[in-house]
Amino acid sequence: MKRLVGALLCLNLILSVSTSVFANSEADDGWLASTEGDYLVKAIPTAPLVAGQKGPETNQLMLTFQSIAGQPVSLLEFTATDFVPFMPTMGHGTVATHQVDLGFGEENQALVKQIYFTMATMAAHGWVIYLDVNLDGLSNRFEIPVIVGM
Ligand SMILES: [Cu+2]
Repeated sequence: MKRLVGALLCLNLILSVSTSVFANSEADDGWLASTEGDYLVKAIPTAPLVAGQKGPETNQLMLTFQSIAGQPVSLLEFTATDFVPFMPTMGHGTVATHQVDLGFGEENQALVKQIYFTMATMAAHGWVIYLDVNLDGLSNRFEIPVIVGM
């Protein structure tokens, strides 16, 4: 069973690296495409993200969504368990204590608060947020790279 999980994590890593490269090549001004390609997200930390116990006090990510054609989404749905910080190179996630405020600014925005990262970004070891979100009734997955300081 452990071997299977390891194999799945490796496969997931290969898939996420390849799709991230694709998404980044499609990005413009910080917009990242979903793996389905129909929607874009822009993820802006409200302050520099930090690792450890102090992180949740200030770690917030403002997410803005729009269609690939530039139209704002009118229906935005996800919950805390759909927002998954993960470090693919080490195969670990974090503790999902964060909170989600949908429609925080505009209808097509969400603020994710109290994000906890177990460690800082180190050399080849980076954090990615896996986000499964329903946009205008359509399922989309985003893979959002974030940099986490000490
Ligand atoms: Cu790690």
